[in-house]
Amino acid sequence: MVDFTLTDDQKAIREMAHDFAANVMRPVAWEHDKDGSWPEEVLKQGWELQLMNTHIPEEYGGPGMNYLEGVLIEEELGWGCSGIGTSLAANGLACAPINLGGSEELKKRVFGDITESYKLVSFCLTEPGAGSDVAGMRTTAKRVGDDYVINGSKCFITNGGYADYFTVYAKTDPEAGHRGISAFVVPKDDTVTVDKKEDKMGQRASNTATITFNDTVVPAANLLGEENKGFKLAMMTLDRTRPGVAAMATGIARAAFEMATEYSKERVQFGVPIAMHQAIQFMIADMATKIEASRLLTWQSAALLDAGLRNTLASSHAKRFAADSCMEVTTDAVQVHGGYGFIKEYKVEKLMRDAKIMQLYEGTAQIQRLVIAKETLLGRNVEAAAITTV
Ligand code: COS
Repeated sequence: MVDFTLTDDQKAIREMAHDFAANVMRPVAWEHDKDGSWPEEVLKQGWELQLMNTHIPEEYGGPGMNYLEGVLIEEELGWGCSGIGTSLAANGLACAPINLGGSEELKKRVFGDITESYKLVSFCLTEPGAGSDVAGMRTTAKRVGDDYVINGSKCFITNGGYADYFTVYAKTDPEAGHRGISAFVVPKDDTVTVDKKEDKMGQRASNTATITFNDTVVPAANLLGEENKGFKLAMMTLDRTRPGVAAMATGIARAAFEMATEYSKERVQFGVPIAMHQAIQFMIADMATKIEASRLLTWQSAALLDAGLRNTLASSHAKRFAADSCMEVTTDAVQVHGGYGFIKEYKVEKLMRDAKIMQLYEGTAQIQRLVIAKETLLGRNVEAAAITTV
C-alpha cells in the first residue's frame, strides 16, 4: 500500500515553512509585487531558517533535506509569495549541478561559503537565442592552460543581479551540438556584468537579470562533471528541480483557492452566498481536484528521487500538470471574485499574474509534453530505472 503519511519531522518542516510564509512573506509580498523591490531582509531570514540551500548535504554545512522535504517547503513558499519563494529556491537550482558534478574540493569551497553566510548562486543556462533549445547556446568556454575563459550573455537569470556565484553552461566544443557543452562554477568578479533587470508581469519580487561574462577566467577545478557532458548535467538538474516548481505552483493554486472559497461564502447575489450556486460549486470542485492531483504528482516525482530512481517522466508530469492547473485555478479564482477579482485591492489578481511563469520557466508546458511523449514512447515509464551519474 502507498503511504502518504508524513513523519513528525516532515510535518515540523512544513509547519516552519508555513509560519514563515504566513508571518514573514505575506505581510510584505504585495508591497514587493507593487514596486518590484528586492526582499533582501526576507531572504536573509529564510537563509537563517535553512529554507534556502535545503539539499546541501550536512557534511558541507547544509541541512541535507531529501526531495520530499524540499517540495513540502516549496509548496508553502508558493502559498506565501512565489516571487520571494523563487528567490529563496534559486540557490537550489544553481547548486544541484554542483552537488551532482562538483569535486570534493569545489563542494567544500562553495557550499561551505554559502552555508556559512548569506550568499546567492544563480543558474545560467538560458540565452537570448537559446531558451527551449539549450544546445543552441553561444556562450563559449575556451581552455587556456589550467583555466577556462568564458564569453557570452545569459538572460532571465533569477537573482542574477545579486549573485555571488554563477553556475554557467558554455560551449567547450562549438561544433558538437549538445555534446559540446560544459558547466562551471563562476565566482562574481569585475568581468561579470549585470546588464538588465527585467520588469516582469508577475513574481515581481524576484530579481531577473541578463548577465554577461567578458573574458571571465575560472580555474579548471571549477568544471562540473566531465568536459562536454554539461547538457546531460543540465537535464539531470532539471529532473531534480522541476518537482519544486510543481510544488510552488500547487502552493499558488492553494492560495487562490482559499481566497475564492472564502469570498464565495461572503458574497451574496440573488439572495444567497454565491457558494450556494452550482455554477460556483463546480468551479470550486474542479479547483480542489486539480490542487490535490498536482500535489500527488509532485510528491511522486520527489519520492522517486529519494528512492534513487529516475524521475524524468514523473518530474515532467508533475511540472506540466501543476503549472497548467495553477494557471487554470488562479484564473477561476479571479472569475469567482467577478469584477472585484480584477481589482488589485482584492489580491487574487497577483496570483494569476504569478501563475503564468509556472508554465514558462524550467521548461515550458510544451517542453514538458515533449519529454513526456519521448519518455512514454521509449517505454521508460514502465519501470523507473536507477539514476545514472554524469
Ligand atoms: N537525464 C539524463 N540525461 C538526459 C536526460 C535526463 N533527464 N534527458 C536527456 N538526456 C541526455 C540523452 O540521454 C542524450 O544523451 P546522448 O548525448 O548520450 O545521446 C542527450 O541528453 C540529448 O537528449 P535528447 O535527444 O532527449 O534531447 P532533445 O534535444 O531531444 O531534447 C530538450 C532536449 C528539448 C528536452 C531539452 O533541451 C530541454 O529540456 N529544454 C528545455 C530547457 C529548459 O528547461 N530551460 C529552462 C532553463 S532553466 S529556468
